[in-house]
Amino acid sequence: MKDAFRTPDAWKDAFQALSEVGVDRRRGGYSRHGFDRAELELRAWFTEEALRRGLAVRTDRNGNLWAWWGEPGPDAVVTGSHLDSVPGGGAFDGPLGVIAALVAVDMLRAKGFAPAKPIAIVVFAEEEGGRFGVPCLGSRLLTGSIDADAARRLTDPDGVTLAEAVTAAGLDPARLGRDDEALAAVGRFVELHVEQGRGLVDLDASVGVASSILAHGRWRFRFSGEGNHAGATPLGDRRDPMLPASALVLATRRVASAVDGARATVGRLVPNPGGTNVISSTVDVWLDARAPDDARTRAVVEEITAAARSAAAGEGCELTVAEESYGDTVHFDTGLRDEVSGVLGGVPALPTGAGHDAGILAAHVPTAMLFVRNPTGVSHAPAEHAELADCVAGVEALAAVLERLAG
Ligand code: HGY
Ligand code: MN
Ligand code: MN
Repeated sequence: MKDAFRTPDAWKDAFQALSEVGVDRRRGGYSRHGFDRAELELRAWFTEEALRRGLAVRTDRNGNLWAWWGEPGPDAVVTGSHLDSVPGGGAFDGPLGVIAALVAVDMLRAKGFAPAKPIAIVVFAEEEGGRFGVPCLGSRLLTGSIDADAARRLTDPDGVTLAEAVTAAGLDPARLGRDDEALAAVGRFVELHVEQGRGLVDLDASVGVASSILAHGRWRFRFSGEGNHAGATPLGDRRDPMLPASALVLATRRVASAVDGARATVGRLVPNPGGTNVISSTVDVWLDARAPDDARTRAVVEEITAAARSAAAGEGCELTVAEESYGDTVHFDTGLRDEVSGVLGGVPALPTGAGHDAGILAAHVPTAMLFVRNPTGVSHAPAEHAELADCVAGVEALAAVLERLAG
């Protein structure tokens, strides 16, 4: 069957088709963000691939794409992932799960499998939050895990609102919000994803299943001081927000290092106006904080915030802090996890520090994740990788799981 179908070729063809979309020549890697040109191009590619396979494609009210093999729901077996990336991201985070789902359908068709339950491939919108700042935005909207009005008002760095962006993409912003009909169709959800870490490398395994996701959230710190001339302003006359912003960055590592299992990061710091010879008037800093449970995550953020407030006061600056997203620890459905692992002959179960749409769905339907080995262990950077043999192993694993769950 494998020779007749040539899974590796199907994988390579699909992966190659995406390789030039959203290439970021300045940062390296890929920049593909919710409803931007690159992501809309990827959506068009997915739609064409799904239609070519005779799948019925629908865009739900929140901009998530659904490709159906059989009449939609109920009790559908749904797989898929996302096509957007972080700025300068790798090639596999998201697309691996979408391509694997399409090729798994090919594999099942090639062996004559006829599903007894509907199967759907979903492409969630804005999983990385790379444009509007909230991760898993499409799955949060689908499940009602984010207030629809607040979502409509989200803005990208250019001031474009989500409402304007979805309108430009042909959607009605007034309809954004919990989609009971789409959610009711989902019986179980299984997302395949490149591992973002070295767990499978250390275990010498191609494929694994997920056990849990760290609690994690994002907070925006806005330091406000007094914009002024870098040369004409004596040091004693300054209220420079860059100083408390820098204190926040250093406190992030210091505080998280003292809490077991915690991870805290500042990857985005935006001075305004951002001139070399200008003392900033404001500096925005985004904190990404994660830990094995809610208590530790909150404790880390509180201690970092206290350090930021103290540093701001010391420099005569104001500080506002806004929680932009938060999700508690996710423990995947153990029954489905063990069923999936059993289908695959008992693959290892791994925790992850990376968030996923599966982490949002897990609160609403039985959900599992499959991981594919990443030899570098690196993610959210161009070095992210998965070997062809492991990608094929991932496709075969997903096909076996879909056959069991939808058989
Ligand atoms: O940030 C995350 O963990 C995920 O990649 N969105
Ligand atoms: Mn990611
Ligand atoms: Mn991802």
